[in-house]
Amino acid sequence: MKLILHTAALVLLSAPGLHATPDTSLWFDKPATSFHSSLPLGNGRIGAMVIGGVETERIVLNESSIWSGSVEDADRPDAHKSLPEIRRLLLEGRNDEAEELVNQNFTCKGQGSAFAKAANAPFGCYQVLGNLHLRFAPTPGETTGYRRELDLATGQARLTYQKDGATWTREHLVSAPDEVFASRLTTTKPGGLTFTIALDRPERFTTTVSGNSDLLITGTLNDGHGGKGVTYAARLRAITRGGTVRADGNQIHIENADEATIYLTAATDYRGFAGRNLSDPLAATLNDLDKAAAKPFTEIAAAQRADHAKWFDRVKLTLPETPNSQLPTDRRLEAFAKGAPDPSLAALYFNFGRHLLISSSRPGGLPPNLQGIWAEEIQTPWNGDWHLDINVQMNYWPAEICDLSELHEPLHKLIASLVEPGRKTARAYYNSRGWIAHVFTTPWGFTSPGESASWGATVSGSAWLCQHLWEHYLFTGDKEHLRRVYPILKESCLFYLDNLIEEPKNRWLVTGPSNSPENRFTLPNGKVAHVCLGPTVDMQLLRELFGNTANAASILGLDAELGTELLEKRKRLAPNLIGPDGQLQEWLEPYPEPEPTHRHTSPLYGLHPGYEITRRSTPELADACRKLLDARGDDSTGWALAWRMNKWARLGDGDRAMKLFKLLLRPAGNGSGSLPNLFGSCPPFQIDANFGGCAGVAEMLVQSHAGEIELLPALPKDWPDGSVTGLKTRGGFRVSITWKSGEMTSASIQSTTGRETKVRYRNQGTPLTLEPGETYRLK
Ligand code: FUC
Repeated sequence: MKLILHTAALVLLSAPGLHATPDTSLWFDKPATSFHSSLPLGNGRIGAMVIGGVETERIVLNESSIWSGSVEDADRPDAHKSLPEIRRLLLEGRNDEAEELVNQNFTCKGQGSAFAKAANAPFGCYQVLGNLHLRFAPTPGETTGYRRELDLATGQARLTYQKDGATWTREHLVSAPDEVFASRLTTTKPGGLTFTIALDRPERFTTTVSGNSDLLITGTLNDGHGGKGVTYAARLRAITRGGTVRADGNQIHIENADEATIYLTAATDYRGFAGRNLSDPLAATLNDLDKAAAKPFTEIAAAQRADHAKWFDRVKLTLPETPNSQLPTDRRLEAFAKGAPDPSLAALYFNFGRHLLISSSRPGGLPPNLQGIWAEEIQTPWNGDWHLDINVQMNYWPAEICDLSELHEPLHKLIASLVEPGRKTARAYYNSRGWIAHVFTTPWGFTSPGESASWGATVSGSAWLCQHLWEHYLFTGDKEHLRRVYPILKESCLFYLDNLIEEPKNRWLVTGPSNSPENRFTLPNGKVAHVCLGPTVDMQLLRELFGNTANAASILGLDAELGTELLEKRKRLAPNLIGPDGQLQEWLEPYPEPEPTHRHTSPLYGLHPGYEITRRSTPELADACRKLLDARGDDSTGWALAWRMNKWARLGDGDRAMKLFKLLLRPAGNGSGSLPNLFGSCPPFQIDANFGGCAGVAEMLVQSHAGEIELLPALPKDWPDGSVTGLKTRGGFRVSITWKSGEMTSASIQSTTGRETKVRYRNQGTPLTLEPGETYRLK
């Protein structure tokens, strides 16, 4: 490996979205039959899914703060009184009895998530904003040349077809700069556009004509206490070239126009940790609409395109195209699953993941939930909440490595918002300092345990969230960020410091009561339990949290004593254990498992997304991880496939990672895999798999968790040739690589922070010291 120094900054040249290519184009030759083959658009706040019917178009609309429910006190104030007894039982190995007690006294007060049906409970539920319907006057003749396409490079959707001797086109976008959803409809048939526009919602809505000819849909959600919750509004205006616009009742009628532009704005009065904090969504939608509708579609589209490209163009992955790459996306997926080669499909999936993050996570906004901002239901699956035992974290796996660091902010804000309610929960349940969040949360600051001990007692949700605060620092070197978030890390540590107990056998410090996320085990008495002491995932997370917080304290010159205490306690945490079967052990004891192929692979947190287990520094543990992964089996739910894929990438096994990726790309039908529009299917649709799979592709090409930058650590034989530009690593490096016949042919590494590192390709590692802005090229 030869190193050549280049001091000039890396200049990335690109022509965004002039022609969508097979790796930037998601397309269909027919309308969608459901949102599973829709085209998802978004500006971080307003989401849209284009169904694309010829005679009737439906566009499913979302707004990120359309949440039912409201703030509730879900903490049991006396819960801490049961804690000594629960712990005593656990220390005596009587987990089943401890679990009973947790169920009686240590779950949340009230309904909690109402077992994933909280649309009318205080916990609440993320809900659809509504549907935009366009109903066209019938035109004679067959429809030909139908193409419905999402251009990932521009974030715009376009639909075109021929009918009645004319070409009909619809372009759709959601703009962040103009806070508007906009559609332009054109036809080559003079005066050919005659259609009606309507807005509806499955419940709690009224649609009226407002002002001259605007449509207004508004309603108020259930706060879960029998009162008024969030009020939402969406407002629509149509402007035509030629023809007439008329509104009556609850519809707009367009007649004989040559062109029509539809502008739609949306807002709610949700006032919480993020979002627009408006008190009057009706006024806000009018204000936004007046501003946006004063601009022609072309101006809105140009600003939206530039805004999208600012994020999207930072990274580019090129993998070879094949004849299969030319197919519409649904057929492309099907043929790929049957064995048609198509490396470029991975680039499409990767680009789709980046598009989804750019479209659902913007500074100042709420983070994407389990459905991102693309739900069509009132009772969304799992309440569309933020699960803290893998799912919301997975949503953010692409953020740093794909150079979308700024888009990590909504998650950071969510974390900060949990400190105050989490302090109260810590006092009520544990009589302790610090803050805690358990298995899930909402925009209402839910931090109590879940309603069942079998999955709701997880104590490491907050520790896991804290890793995202630290990772952002590692990738950006942003000390101001570290200073801001340090108190959150510190208070999270205080909680765990106060709650570690010594187990009698080895005198290790452990958490408890806790769960190894959603998994269960069989006790010597034959009973099955979930509640435990010191599950491996908790211990791995606390080693990272304590180590990172001590590190942060020393970087910031703060809390020397606390730093020492954290490092001392860290040494006493229960270590990673290898069970009699050679697998990394999930619990303190090698309990038999009723479900050895469980979807969660939490004890392997330390391998990924954590970093205490690596194939070079801890080979025996890495081997035990491999054995556990083998025992778990490859097939699983959507997000679980994505997680396994990332883990095999960390183990340096590109072909096995690729095998998992293929399972993730498998047409889902009613099962797990991918829906026709590449949305991940758990089942049901959950966006976490998209983000996990996107990050997995990056993780196969560059890794930086082991204190060095490793190039092509898990390149599968399916991708013999390719190139990637702009991936980010810890230490703030931008990495570009090209490879041919499975061999790296060149690479460049640009430093943004001036930190030292080591760059590795296969068995060769070379130390690097760069000034900020300097670039090394490797050949
Ligand atoms: C996790 C998973 C479930 C589901 C839920 C939303 O807890 O175990 O499979 O994905 O999140």
